[in-house]
This record gives sequence, C-alpha cells and structure tokens, in this order.
Amino acid sequence: LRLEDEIRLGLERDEFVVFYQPQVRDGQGIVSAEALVRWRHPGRGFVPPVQFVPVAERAGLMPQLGRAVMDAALAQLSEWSRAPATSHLSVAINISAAQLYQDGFAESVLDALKRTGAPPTQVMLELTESILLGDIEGAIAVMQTLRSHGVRFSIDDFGTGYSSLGYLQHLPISELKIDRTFVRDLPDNESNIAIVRAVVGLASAIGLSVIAEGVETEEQRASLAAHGCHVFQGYLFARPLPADEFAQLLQDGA
Ligand code: G
Ligand code: G
Ligand code: MN
Ligand code: NA
Repeated sequence: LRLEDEIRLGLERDEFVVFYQPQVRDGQGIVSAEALVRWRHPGRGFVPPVQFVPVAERAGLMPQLGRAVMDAALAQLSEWSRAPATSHLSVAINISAAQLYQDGFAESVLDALKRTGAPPTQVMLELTESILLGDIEGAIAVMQTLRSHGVRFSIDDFGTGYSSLGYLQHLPISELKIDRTFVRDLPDNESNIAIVRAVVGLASAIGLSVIAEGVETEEQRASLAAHGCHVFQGYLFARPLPADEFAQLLQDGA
C-alpha cells in the first residue's frame, strides 16, 4: 500500500488523534495549548506529522485531514471551556497554506465552531509565511471573515520564511511565534538575541503578542524573558500530550 492510500484508510478508521502542548505565560501558568496531530498507525505506532502531512498535502488529503484535526481540537476546546479548571484555555491549530486556500475554508471553520460549541475567541489559527506565496488578497479575506467571529491568527515559525516585513501590517494577525531555531542557542548566541529583540520590538510596534517555541531549558526561558518575550512553549514545560494528560498537568498546578 502506498503511504497516501494508508492515510486514506487511516482517515476512514479514525486513526488520527490530536495531542496538546502547553503554552505558558510568565506568572500565569498554562494559558493555551497547541494542537498537534499524531497518527496512531496500527502497525507502526505513533507516526509524527513530518512523515505524513507533506504526503497528505501532495495527495490532496489535507482538506479531510485538516477537518479531522479541526473537529477534534474544537470538540476538545468546547469541553475544556465548560470546566472551571480549563475554561480559560485557548487552543492553537496549525493550518497549512493549502488548507487556507481551499474553497470554503472559512465556512468550514465556522461550521465546526457551531457544531462543537467551541468559543471562537479562544481559537488561534497558526499560519506560516508560506501563505504569502499564494493569493494574499484571498487569504486576507478569509482571515477577516474568521477574525470578525473572534478567531485569531498567529504566524508560526516566524523569521524563517519570506520575511518582507511590510506584509505584516496588512494581515489580521494577533501573534508572532518565534521559530525554535532562534531559541536553540540562547542565551549565548548574540545574533539569536538580536533576532528575539527585533521580533519583540516589531510585534510591540504593531500591537502583536509574541510566543517562543522550542524552549527546552530554564536558561533559554530566562533569556527570552529578559528580552521581552513572556510566553513559551517547549519541552521545558511539557511535550505534546494526550488531552487527558494535558488536563492532569493543569490539575497538578503546572
Ligand atoms: O508535532 P510535531 O512537533 O512533530 O509537528 C511537526 C510539524 O507538523 C510542525 O511543523 C507542525 O506545525 C506540523 N503539524 C502538526 N500538526 C499539524 C496539523 O494538524 N496540521 C498541519 N497542517 N500541520 C501540523
Ligand atoms: O512547526 P510547529 O511550531 O507547529 O511545530 C511544533 C513542533 O515542535 C512539534 O513537532 C513539537 O513536537 C515540536 N516541539 C515542541 N517543543 C519542542 C522543543 O522544546 N524542542 C524541539 N526541538 N521541538 C519541540
Ligand atoms: Mn505550530
Ligand atoms: Na513552529
């Protein structure tokens, strides 16, 4: 069986599950969760997304896979929003450029919000700078439709892509996510510090918030905080976890 046929089969058999990785704000603990898809393959165990998302994209299966992730993540958010210990959480969902540019994408998200009862203002959609290679006017229209319902947008892997900074002020985004390659060599790498400071300065100048990903050590966290970034995601706090383990983490007061 070709991998793409296995993915089709996996979609029919509901083998795709969503894990959640905490996003932590200085002084507030866990404020949100990034939804990260995993394939619970019957023979190969958990297959990471790098091994199937690109294949799914080439095979035109992202509409289906993306919908499965969206439905699962919004159903989870809906459940969390109704329990006191988790009602404050936002959920961040990765959206590939191919998904954003599908016909009816905005309507499909609004439909999933209605069906699941998830609060739109607690949904963050993570896009990468690769959306800039497409019909950017069309992307902005889709984003504005969702934004008008309260859904927010983040630019994932920020700084690794097509960094014409001029475009940023035209996108209805709320957050920049500093790529892990700029976090890895903190606190000692001067150019990484310069990049963190530049992103923080840019974000503050145009009213965006900033989160850093790939935070693995307390030294990295402290360096980010010293340079103005106060929201973090990474193994220092937790790996991506099944939903029940994520909720347990909150209960334990992490
Ligand atoms: O979960 P992991 O850290 O292995 O993720 C690897 C990559 O797969 C990341 O770049 C992440 O953005 C991407 N990814 C994870 N889940 C999804 C998803 O549901 N949809 C899309 N489009 N990409 C995802
Ligand atoms: O591209 P995106 O930001 O969506 O990727 C999230 C990916 O980063 C997931 O595959 C997740 O497992 C991985 N990840 C999460 N925390 C860390 C970390 O602290 N270090 C590294 N190297 N990867 C991480
Ligand atoms: Mn992401
Ligand atoms: Na990223």
